[in-house]
Amino acid sequence: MKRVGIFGGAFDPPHVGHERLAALCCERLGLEELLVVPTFRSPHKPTPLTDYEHRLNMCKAVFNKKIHTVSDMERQLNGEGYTINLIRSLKDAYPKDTKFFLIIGGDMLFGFEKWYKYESILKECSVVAAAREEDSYADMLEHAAELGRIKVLNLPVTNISSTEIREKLQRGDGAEGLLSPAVSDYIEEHCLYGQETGGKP
Ligand code: DND
Repeated sequence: MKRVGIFGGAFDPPHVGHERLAALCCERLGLEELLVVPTFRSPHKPTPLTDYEHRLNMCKAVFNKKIHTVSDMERQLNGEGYTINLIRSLKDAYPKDTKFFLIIGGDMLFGFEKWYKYESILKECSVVAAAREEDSYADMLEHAAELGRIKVLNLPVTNISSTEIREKLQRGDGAEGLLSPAVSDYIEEHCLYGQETGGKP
């Protein structure tokens, strides 16, 4: 049975917290493949996102190990961006005996019950939630127990968010240590997040 992780997100931009979460989940869950799936439309984020193509390219720059597959499935689906639809399409595309793990951060666990057809998601794959705030583990366990069938992993946390990084860049502060060099270079080259000097000298 092949063990495949699904890691969805806006990745606007992908940062070292995402990378670390992905690496730790691959190790702890014994995954053979990790599908990184940038959102095309986000059901929970009405504000415009950075162009899909840029987010996809930044993901490809970061998630470039053998185990990683950066998937454009959300664009192919071209729907509302509901995760249940993604899971069902992936299940159709993979061999029947594939075991899927949906990986979410702690912030996503709180509010998971508002996701479209969340009970079907719980039935159709294993949901794994990873702690993000240092002290949220106990709360996460409690919330996961209320929803049922969610595994909570207590992982060493990197407490950063894409929002924080976008704000730093827009203020003109660097995002040193928060982004992989490949993503920093991409952002600079394409003048994303208020970066005005495109290209390298
Ligand atoms: P975001 O854009 O919030 O994630 O989207 C998360 C996923 O949830 C997407 O695939 C959405 O389609 C899906 N969703 C949300 C709401 C409703 C529904 C679906 C629905 O079907 O109804 P980010 O790009 O901000 O982050 C990507 C992931 O990484 C998230 O799970 C986030 O919690 C996690 N994360 C961290 N984990 C550990 N340490 C950090 C993290 N920063 C983000 N520092």
